[in-house]
Amino acid sequence: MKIGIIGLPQSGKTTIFNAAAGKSEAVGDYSKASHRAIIKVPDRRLDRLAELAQPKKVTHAEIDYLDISAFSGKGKETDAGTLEIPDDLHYADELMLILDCFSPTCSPEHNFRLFMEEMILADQIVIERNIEKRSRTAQLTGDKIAQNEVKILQKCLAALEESLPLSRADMAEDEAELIRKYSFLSIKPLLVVLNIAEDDIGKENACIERVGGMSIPGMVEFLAICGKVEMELAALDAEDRGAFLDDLGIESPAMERLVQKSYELLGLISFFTVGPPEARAWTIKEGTKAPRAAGHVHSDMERGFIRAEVITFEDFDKYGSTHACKEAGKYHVEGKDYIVQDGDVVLFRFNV
Ligand SMILES: Nc1nc2c(ncn2[C@@H]2O[C@H](COP(=O)(O)OP(=O)(O)OP(=O)(O)O)[C@@H](O)[C@H]2O)c(=O)[nH]1
Ligand SMILES: [Mg+2]
Repeated sequence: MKIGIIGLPQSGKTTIFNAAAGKSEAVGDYSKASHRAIIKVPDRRLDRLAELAQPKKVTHAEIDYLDISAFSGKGKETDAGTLEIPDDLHYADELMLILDCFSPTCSPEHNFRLFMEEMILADQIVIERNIEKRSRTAQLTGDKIAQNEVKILQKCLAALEESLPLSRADMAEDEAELIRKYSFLSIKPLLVVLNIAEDDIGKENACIERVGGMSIPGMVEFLAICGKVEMELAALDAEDRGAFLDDLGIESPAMERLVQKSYELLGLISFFTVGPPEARAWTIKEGTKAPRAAGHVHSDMERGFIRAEVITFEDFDKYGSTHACKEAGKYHVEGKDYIVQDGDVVLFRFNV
């Protein structure tokens, strides 16, 4: 999963990238440099499973973070159309927009609107160009797919002209599928991160309300964190981190929530495999059936799928081992129609 971090210059993109990736790239230098890191997804459940099963190796799920010096550049950054959009952005599965809410003169509401307008405009340009191209193809060849595409693109254009992001356009799944290749920006799930001042820690909800009211469940979500403190936290070792968190009066680093939100936005869940060689977290789409999930582990497991043997994380946590779960009747045998649930500990039986 690739997440593109975007925002105006000096909004704290690299600070939050550092916090998420445990890196120490230079911040505040106006360098507009891009960075990339593959980070391990923190998961307390996997940590607990590893503690119980003592495997040789523990493998977390991963997220690819791209700190893109996006939208920085040409001219004054006040009107839509004045910002530059790098190509990298189109490859991201999800966008994370950082808004400066810490500096005395910040205007997050305005900047949020600016970015939405910017993405809508960018998509509009692509659509207008392609409606023309695809119409010509449709006319010349009578190609049904092209005709259909033109119809969908026109519907998208109508939404954009009403200043609606494509995530708000009323589209059926097969329609969305047909235009996926354009990788429009305003259709990507968007996590808006309010980068708040140290003094506003504890007042996250009030900050979100100020810019909120624009969230679209499952498509645009808001999260308030103090990037600076999170970056300092990420640089500490586990022991110091605990003490620092206590001082701040917070329970866990906000980065865990940030990753969690990213997952939720994409409709992703985790299941686990646990054995002596390895305990591992796997990322799948919500609603994935057992054979498909098995395919993530190994393609043979999908091909030769026989059954899935499942223990919920809660039961594994409670009883402590596969054996104890079996004794307690907490071991479930599931077939090919079973939909794997978040937190399932699974053993796939297969035969090829
Ligand atoms: N007080 C405060 N300052 C912050 C916070 N987050 C970032 N800053 C400061 O804001 C400045 C810019 O941070 P960067 O992370 O470099 O911002 P950026 O968006 O990567 O900047 P460019 O790459 O130049 O576009 C730095 O001086 C940071 O220390 C925060 O949560 N609180
Ligand atoms: Mg930067």
